[in-house]
Amino acid sequence: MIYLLQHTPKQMEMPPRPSLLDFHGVSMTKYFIDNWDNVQNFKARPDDILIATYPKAGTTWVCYILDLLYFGQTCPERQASVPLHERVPFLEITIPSQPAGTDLADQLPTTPRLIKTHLPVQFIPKSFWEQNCRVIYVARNAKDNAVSYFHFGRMNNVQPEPGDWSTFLQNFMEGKMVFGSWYDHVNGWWEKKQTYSKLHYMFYEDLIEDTGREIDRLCYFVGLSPSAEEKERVTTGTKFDNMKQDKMANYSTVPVMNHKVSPFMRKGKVGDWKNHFTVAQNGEFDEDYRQKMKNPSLRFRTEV
Ligand code: PPS
Repeated sequence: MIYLLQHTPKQMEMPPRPSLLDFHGVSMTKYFIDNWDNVQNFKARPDDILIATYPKAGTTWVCYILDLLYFGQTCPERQASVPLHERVPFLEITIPSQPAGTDLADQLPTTPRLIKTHLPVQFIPKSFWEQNCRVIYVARNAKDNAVSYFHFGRMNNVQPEPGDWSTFLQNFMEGKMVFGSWYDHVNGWWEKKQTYSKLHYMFYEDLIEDTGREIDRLCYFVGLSPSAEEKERVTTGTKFDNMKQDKMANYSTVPVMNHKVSPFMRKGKVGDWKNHFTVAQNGEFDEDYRQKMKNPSLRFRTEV
């Protein structure tokens, strides 16, 4: 999740680290529920595209791919001067003295509007379904997702204190994370896909394995036909190393994030979990995973 503090004056007080709250059965923080009426009453338009993810699943990557596909050629100056988190507003975010995500989305000048959310499927404002909007869901394997979320908590002051790795991992398994349980999130969205045809469910691991193929699938889903050169430009521009250097995409100027603790563009790999999980943690995690992930049609890869 990205925080909209790009233009925060340096002297502004840092928002305090929040604590987790139970919100209709899902762990959340005030930074994502304080604007709830406006979120729930958000008026989606039929051509809006919603990019939904559990935090740290590859949101920024897919937002950037779509933004370049749609606007890379027509608005190159926008790419160079407007941070990605303003080009693709984060619907439910609300941080004191910053524009709320709903306001940024309302003010977006683009067609289509690309809108990001981390909400579990049951919290999505109903207008997205009523308007039959296209929705793209990105999922990442639980182990790498947990590792990425842990480091994000260390570097981001508007996340709850993550504690040490073993405490964090335990909390992850228990769903005591902002936006709730990873298991419920990926399963809830997977179930939605069975009844809502305009939902494209994709995997971070597939993007890593073959970015070009996944961009083709995305284009097919949204009805775009970029030229070979255009597609190459998008594939190259959204490579990890290029995004890491890109100030409009790497969040380096967002004051609540301390990239010296851990950069937002951290590793961008599948399998970094092996550098974090002990053998015992891995065994316990796998056992717990088997209990929670009973749907045989939803399969994740922890290596590619
Ligand atoms: S957030 O804060 O929820 O929006 O974060 P999100 O963008 O979903 O996830 C951040 C992780 O995605 C990795 N990332 C990428 N990997 C490969 N290629 C590209 N281009 C790319 N862009 C972002 C980013 O490095 C985070 O993963 P980790 O494992 O922490 O490196």
